[in-house]
Amino acid sequence: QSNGQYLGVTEPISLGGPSEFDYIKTAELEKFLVSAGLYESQEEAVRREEVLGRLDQIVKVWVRKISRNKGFGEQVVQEANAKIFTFGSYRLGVHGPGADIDTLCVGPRHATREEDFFIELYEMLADMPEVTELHPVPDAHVPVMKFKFNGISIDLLYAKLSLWVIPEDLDISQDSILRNADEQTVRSLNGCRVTDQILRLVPNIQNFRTTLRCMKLWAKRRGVYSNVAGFLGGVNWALLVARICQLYPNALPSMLVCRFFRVYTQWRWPNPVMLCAIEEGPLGLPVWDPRKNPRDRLHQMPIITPAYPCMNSSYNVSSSTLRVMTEEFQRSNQICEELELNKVCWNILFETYPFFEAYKNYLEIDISAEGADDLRKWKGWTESRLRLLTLKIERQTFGMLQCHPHPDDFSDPQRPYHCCFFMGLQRKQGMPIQEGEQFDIRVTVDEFRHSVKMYTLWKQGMEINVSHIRRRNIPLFVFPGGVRPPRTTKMLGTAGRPNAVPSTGVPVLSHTAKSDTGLPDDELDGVSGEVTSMVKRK
Ligand code: 3AT
Ligand code: MN
Ligand code: MN
Repeated sequence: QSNGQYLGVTEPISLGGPSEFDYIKTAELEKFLVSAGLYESQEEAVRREEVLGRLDQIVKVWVRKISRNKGFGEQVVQEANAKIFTFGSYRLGVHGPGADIDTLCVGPRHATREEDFFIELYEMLADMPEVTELHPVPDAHVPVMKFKFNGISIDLLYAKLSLWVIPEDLDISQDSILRNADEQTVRSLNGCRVTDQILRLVPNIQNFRTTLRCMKLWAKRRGVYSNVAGFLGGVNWALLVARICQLYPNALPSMLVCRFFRVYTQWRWPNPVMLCAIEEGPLGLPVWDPRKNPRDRLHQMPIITPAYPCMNSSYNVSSSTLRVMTEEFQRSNQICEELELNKVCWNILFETYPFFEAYKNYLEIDISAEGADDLRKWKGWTESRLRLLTLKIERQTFGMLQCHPHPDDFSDPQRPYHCCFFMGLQRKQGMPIQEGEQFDIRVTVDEFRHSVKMYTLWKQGMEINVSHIRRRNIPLFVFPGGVRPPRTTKMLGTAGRPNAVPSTGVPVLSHTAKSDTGLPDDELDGVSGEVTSMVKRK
């Protein structure tokens, strides 16, 4: 915690301030971010504020209405209050155009989640012409109402405090606010409390914001932005950047970006990244503690939230996704070293990761349903299970077959209510090849398909298929404009340096040795439909 001299759990690495060069590079970087379309228009910013104002009015009307319905006296009804807080990228000040606004409604003890929030407020919203695409998700880990208000996406959570009256100047960063709160309320408050703490624990908010915008763009371009796929999401990146800001309190964004890669290239995971000490707190809520909790010991890349109860924000990271991210940190660290020698420019750092060129073998996971709403649910569920597939495959092959999940889903304009996910597959690099080695993952894939189909809300028509495909058979709709980019024989990164594309040379999963001879695809092997990688190395 802050000791008056520095923010963070250790002293800074360097107190050095910017050089002339850093000013120039930071100006270039900011220009780059603007040209990448990361900033919303003034008009959109104003619209967001109006929407937030309207939401606050709505929950105030709502809380009075339900108080009246519950038979409280007119005095109490008039005093009843609820209030909107924000968190997520909007609260951090790093949201892009079209981003959602993550909001939390804080209500008094008599305004219940199940009825008053998910029924009464839901119906009020459903009746408003400004509200579209209203989707309540009451049984999520963090229950949420999702909708658009005047075209702006809103995630609305609910926290029911033990207070009878919510003061307008309520401070939710006091730990005592969690007293007697139900679990969902604690989790819902957490997002806001964490964001507020982050902003308090960085030495310079403006530099933090610019650096975080860079890292979010970088992570999206490099295919490592996604909580559900086992990479990192907005909060995780924010925490990692915040720690770098603490370690270099006087640095400008250009230097912070470069130090980011240097520090996390060297970081010895699973040592946790944290912005402040983990405190036990007075309420006995469980906090992250690998000495106490065996489950916490399994975390690969702990990034600890700075608000009580401190938790690991990145428990989804697996050894495969950590490996992918580490390789990306290394690539970018090298680029940054060249950048600091003025040999390359920023756009090199932000090059899109050539996922569909990087591997020879892929798994394609197709999912389909009979309607848009079914597909949305089925996709959400399947996506959340895909991490288990990577884990199972890597475990079953003792880590010899590595999986690299693509964080996005793709859809075929020709097929309604269908979408697919991809994973790159490769043999672990640098291992001696065993005679007759083969990876047969059909059983694992079948088990996975069955476990996905155990979905409690499964309906007729919700289907999943997994198939092993070659690079050449990747469907065209995954490529921008539906056109396969020309094959590059050697994938060059920058300045003649080979790009750190994971698959180099050795055929990883091939039925026959023909896979690299340039024969037409249909001659390669009989892989089709359901069959997955029953693969033999020659
Ligand atoms: P965007 O600008 O919206 O892309 P963001 O950082 O705001 O970036 P989200 O809106 O997805 O990202 O999430 C905001 C916060 O909501 C982050 C986290 O505290 C919480 N959150 C998001 N998804 C989940 C989830 N599946 N479970 C629990 N908390 C979540
Ligand atoms: Mn958001
Ligand atoms: Mn959100």
